[in-house]
Amino acid sequence: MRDETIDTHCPYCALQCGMKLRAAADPADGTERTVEVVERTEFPVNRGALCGKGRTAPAVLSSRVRLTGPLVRSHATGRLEEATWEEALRTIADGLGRTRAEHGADAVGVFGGGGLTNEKAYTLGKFARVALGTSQIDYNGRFCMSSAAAAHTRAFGLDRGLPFPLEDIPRTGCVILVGSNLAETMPPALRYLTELKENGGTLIVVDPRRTRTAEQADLHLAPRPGTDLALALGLLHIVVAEGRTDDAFVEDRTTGWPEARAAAMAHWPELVERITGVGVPQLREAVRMFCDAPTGMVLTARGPEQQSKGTDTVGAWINLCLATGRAGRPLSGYGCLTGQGNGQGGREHGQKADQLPGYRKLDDPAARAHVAEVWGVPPESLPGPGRSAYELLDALGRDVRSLLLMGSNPVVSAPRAAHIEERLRSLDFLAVADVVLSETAALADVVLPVTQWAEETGTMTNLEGRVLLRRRALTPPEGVRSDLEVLHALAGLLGHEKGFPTDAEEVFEELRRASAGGPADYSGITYRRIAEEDGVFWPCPGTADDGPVHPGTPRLFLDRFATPDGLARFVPVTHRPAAEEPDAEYPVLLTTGRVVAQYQSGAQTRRVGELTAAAPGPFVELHPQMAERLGVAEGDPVAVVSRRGRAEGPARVTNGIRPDTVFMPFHWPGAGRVNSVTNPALDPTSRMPEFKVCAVRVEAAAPGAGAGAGAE
Ligand SMILES: Nc1nc2c(c(=O)[nH]1)N[C@H]1C(S)=C(S)[C@@H](COP(=O)(O)OP(=O)(O)OC[C@H]3O[C@@H](n4cnc5c(=O)[nH]c(N)nc54)[C@H](O)[C@@H]3O)O[C@H]1N2
Ligand SMILES: Nc1nc2c(c(=O)[nH]1)N[C@H]1C(S)=C(S)[C@@H](COP(=O)(O)OP(=O)(O)OC[C@H]3O[C@@H](n4cnc5c(=O)[nH]c(N)nc54)[C@H](O)[C@@H]3O)O[C@H]1N2
Ligand code: SF4
Ligand SMILES: [Mo]
Repeated sequence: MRDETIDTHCPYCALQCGMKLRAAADPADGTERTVEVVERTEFPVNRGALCGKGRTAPAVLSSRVRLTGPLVRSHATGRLEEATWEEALRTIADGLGRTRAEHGADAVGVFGGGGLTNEKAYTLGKFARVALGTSQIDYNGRFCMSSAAAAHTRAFGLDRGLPFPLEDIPRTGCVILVGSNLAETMPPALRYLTELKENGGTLIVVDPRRTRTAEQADLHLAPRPGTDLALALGLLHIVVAEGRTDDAFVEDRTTGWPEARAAAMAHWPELVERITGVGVPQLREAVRMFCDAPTGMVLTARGPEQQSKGTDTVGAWINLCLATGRAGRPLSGYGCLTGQGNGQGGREHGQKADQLPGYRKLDDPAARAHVAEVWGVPPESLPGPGRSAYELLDALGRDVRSLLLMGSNPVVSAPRAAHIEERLRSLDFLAVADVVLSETAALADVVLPVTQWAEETGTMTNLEGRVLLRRRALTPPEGVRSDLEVLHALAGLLGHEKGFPTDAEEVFEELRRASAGGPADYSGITYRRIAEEDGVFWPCPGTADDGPVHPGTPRLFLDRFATPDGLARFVPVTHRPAAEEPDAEYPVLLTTGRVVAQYQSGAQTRRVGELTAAAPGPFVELHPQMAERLGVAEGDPVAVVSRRGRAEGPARVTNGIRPDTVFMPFHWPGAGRVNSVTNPALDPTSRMPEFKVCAVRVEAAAPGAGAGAGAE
C-alpha cells in the first residue's frame, strides 16, 4: 500500500464533503484497485465529518454488481448481452443517427444529471447541440432546485444556491429553514445549526413532519404540505402590520414593494391559519424571532420548492427577506440548499433545455454568438430551447423517438413513474451510460459502463458555489470508459472528430472560455487554483496575464444585486391550492422525501450492504390517529393509492407527522415506488413537478398482496 493519500470529494450530495483516499495496489499487477477513505479535517465545509453514504462510497467501486463491460440488446433473445465497445458505440451512433435521418434532429433526446461533473455537463450540452443538433436536452436537476433557481433569477438577477458560504450561518441571528431535513440529507451540515444556537442565534424549522432537523428548532411550524406560499405571505402580513419592515433597505435596494405588499396584505393571519393549519400565535412568534435578531437568513430546500407553485413560494420567502432587510447584507440573505453533488454546476454549463455554458440564455443572440465562436460553429446552427425534463420524458416514443441518458434513473425518480417507464419502453432506441444496471438502464438497447468518481478527475460546484476538484485516485477496471470518452467516441462516429476532448482539464479550459463574461463566470478558475485554495467561488472572471488574480466571490449582492439596475425585485405573489387537493375519494395528503442511508433512486446506495441494512426498504409514515382509523399497527403493510397508481410499505406510526398527511421516501423501485403515485403537475415557470403534495387514499394492504408497481 502506498502512503500517499489523495484529496478529493464524496460522490453524492451537494455538500461535496472533502475526504482523502488512500489507494491500495493490487499485488497481481501493481495497479490501484481499491481505496480507503481517510479523514480530511482541513477542508472547511465538513472538517472531516462524513455521513454513512460518504464513508461507504468506495463499496460501489468494487461492487460485484457494477458494470464492467458494454451490453447490447440482442435481436434474437431480446436480452442485454455482453458486447465490445466498438459494437456498442456503433449501435448507439446508428440508433441515434437513424432517428435523426428519419424524424429530424429534434426526435433525438438527451437526458443528463446533476451528479455529472462540470466537464461532463458541459460536454453533454455541446454534444446535444453540436454533434446531434437537437434542442431536446434537459436533466434531473429540473426535479431538484429549479424553482429556487427561477425565483433567484427573478428577484436577484442571478441564481447561485447560497449567496454566502456555510460558515456564515452560525454567525447570523435567526435562520428560518423551510422544508429541509438536513440532519438526514446533509448530516455534516447540522453542525452549522448547532453552532448557530451555541452563539445565541435562533432556529425556526418549517416542515409538516417533526424531523430530526425540526427537533433542533426553537420553533417548529408544521404546515399542511403545499401551503408554504400562504405561510410566507402570512408572515409578511404580520411584518407589515407590526411595523417591522426595513423601509430604508426597501427604498434603497429594491423595486416593486407596493405591489408585493398589497399581495401580502390580502393574506390575513387568520386566513393563513385556516390554509396552513399553523396557529396565529405561532406565526407571530416566528415574526418576532426573525425580526428581533439583528441579522437573519431564510434557507429553503425541496419542501417548498417541489410544488406546482414552487417558484412563487420561494418568491414569497425572498419577499420576506427583502422587506425585513435580510438580503444583500453581511450575515443575512435568502439561500437554497441545492441537492445533487453538482446540482449547482450542472445547471450552469448547458445541459438545461434553455441554457448555454456560463449560465447564459439560449435565446439571447449575444450568448449564442459567444458560445458558437468558442465551439467553432455558426450561431444559427445552435438549436433553440427544448422541453423541460418531465415534458421530455412524457414525449418519449412520440415526438422524441431515441434517447441518450447519462446520470439519472427516472424509472424510480420521475413523477408518475409507471407512465414514464412505459414511455421509455416505447422508444425506438434507448442508450444509457451508468455505473450499475439501474432500473432505467435495464430498459436500454445499449448500456455503457462508465468510470466512477474516484477513477476520474473533474470539477464539481457545491451548494455554496464553490468550485472543487475531484481527483482520480485509482485505476478503473478494464472494460469501463469515462463519460467524456463515450461522448468523444460517439461524436466521432457522428462526424465530429474534433471538439470533444477526453481529458477533463482540457474540457475545463474550454469551459472557462465559454463561460467568460457570463453570469456564472469560471474564466479565472484553474485546476491549480482550486487545489491551492480549498475551491474557488464563482463568479471568478479571468484577468489579463499580468493583472491581479480575481479572488472569486464567496459573498454575493453585498453592494448590488445582479439585476440591470442593481436593485432586488419584489415579485407580487398570491397563494393558490395544490394542483390536486384532497376530496372524498382521495382524502389524505401524500408528501415524499429522503432517508439518511439512501441516495436518490438508490441505484448506488442500495448496492451497499451497510446502507441497505440501515434502510432496507420503503415505509409509510403516518399519525397514530390515521393508523387507528385504518386498523393498522407499526409494521403492518399499508397501500397509498392516487389517481396515478399505488405504492406499498410497512406502516411507521409516529406523532411527528400531521394527522392529515402521510410520508414516503422515494429511493426504491417496484411495489414500494412512491413515484407511481406522485403528481407530475408542473410549476408554470420552473417546470418543477409537484413531488411534495398530492391527494391519496391510504388503506391497509394484505400481507404479500403486492399489487403491482402501480400501473395506471
Ligand atoms: N440521505 C440523502 N441525502 C440527500 C439525498 C438523498 O437522496 N438521500 N439527495 C440529495 C438531493 S439531490 C437533494 S435535492 C437534497 C434534498 O434535501 P431535503 O430537501 O432536505 O430533502 P427532502 O427529504 O426531499 O425534503 C425535505 C423536507 O421537506 C418536507 N416537506 C414535505 N412537504 C413539504 C411542504 O409542503 N412544505 C415544507 N416546508 N416542507 C415539506 C419533508 O417532510 C422533508 O422533511 O438532499 C440531498 N441529500
Ligand atoms: N417522490 C420524489 N421523487 C423525487 C424527489 C423527491 O423528493 N420525491 N426528488 C427529486 C430530486 S431532487 C432529484 S435530484 C431526482 C434524482 O433522481 P435520479 O435522477 O434518478 O438520481 P440518481 O439516483 O442519483 O441517478 C443517477 C444515476 O446515474 C448513475 N451515475 C452516477 N454517477 C454517474 C456518472 O458520473 N456518470 C453516469 N453516466 N452515471 C452516473 C447512478 O448510478 C444512477 O443510476 O429525484 C427526484 N425525484
Ligand atoms: S453529507 Fe453528502 S457529501 Fe457529505 S458524506 Fe454525506 S453524501 Fe457525501
Ligand atoms: Mo435533488
